[in-house]
Amino acid sequence: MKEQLAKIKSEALSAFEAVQSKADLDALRVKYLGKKGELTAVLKQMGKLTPAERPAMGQLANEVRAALEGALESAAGKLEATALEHRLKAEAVDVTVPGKPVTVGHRHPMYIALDEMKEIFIGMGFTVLDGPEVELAELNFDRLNAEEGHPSRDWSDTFYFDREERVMLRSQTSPMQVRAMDSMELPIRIIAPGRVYRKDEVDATHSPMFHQVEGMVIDKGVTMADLKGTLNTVVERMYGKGTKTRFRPHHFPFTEPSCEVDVQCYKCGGVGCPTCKGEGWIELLGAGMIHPRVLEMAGIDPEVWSGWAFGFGLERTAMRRFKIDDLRLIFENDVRFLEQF
Ligand code: 2U9
Repeated sequence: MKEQLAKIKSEALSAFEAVQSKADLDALRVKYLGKKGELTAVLKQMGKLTPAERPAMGQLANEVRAALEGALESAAGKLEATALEHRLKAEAVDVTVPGKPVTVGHRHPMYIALDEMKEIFIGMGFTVLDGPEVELAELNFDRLNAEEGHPSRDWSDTFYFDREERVMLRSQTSPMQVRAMDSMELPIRIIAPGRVYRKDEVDATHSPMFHQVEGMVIDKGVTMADLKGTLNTVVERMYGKGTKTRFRPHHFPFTEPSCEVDVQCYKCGGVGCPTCKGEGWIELLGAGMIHPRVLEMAGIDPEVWSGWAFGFGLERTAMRRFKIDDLRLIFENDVRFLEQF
């Protein structure tokens, strides 16, 4: 029995010493220390010993068990340490590896043009306004002197929300200016940029949603000369000093008198070329003196106060500025297109 114990001890110790995996170690534990293991099997034979032999053999068996348990523990510790070492090696981060390049966004060309415009007007003392895109027809039409029956109010041109045609997607940014007249102290100097909606089919020059920039000044003694002076200054800032403009008579329900403003073709200097379609002039915007009835409806006395207003399409301006020939490119947001500006 003594020899058996010694054999188990030496075999087990060298097995624990050589073990390579947790599973193997577990198997060894069962083999030597388990209930049906080799050591237990030997201990079961204790009954066969004489009472005099038992204590010494019992002590030896305990020593062997303790030695095996110690070896098991240190083998488990060694395996854990190697596993940790492997994991740390595998998960190591090399901070010197160059990072992946981050793609940085790009400002939309139309908003580059709008920001430039805002800068110019803010520099002249104007405030930039924002307002709702879902509007009352009252503010979009009635208060702008376009009464029932005006062609622009037709359901085939305007997105209404209700049969009564009271609520709509604004077709111009003018209702923001009406709101300004209702809520701001006079004098007023504002620009109102934003999205507007009209029932147009999409093509190279049309979209059911586009952007307008409108502006308005109301003060005492404001005349058409102020309108021309201000707009000429803006045009010179945008197209260069000495750029010539032309004011042609026109009609809008909300302004009287009204005009359209052309700029002399920057490409040919007015001789006529493909850019200006042989005209020598390029149409820029519409403008005029605010109709006295529009002032009256806002509770502003047209005998004391007067004002001018203008409006233009932002897409068209950006297309001209960046030589973009199809409106759809503006809305597609293809980065290959956007990154050119
Ligand atoms: C108030 C009074 C007057 C705004 C104006 C225009 C002339 C104009 C068009 C240009 C191309 C719209 O985008 S477009 O289709 N606009 O020509 N807009 S005067 O007049 C106003 C606005 C508000 C209270």
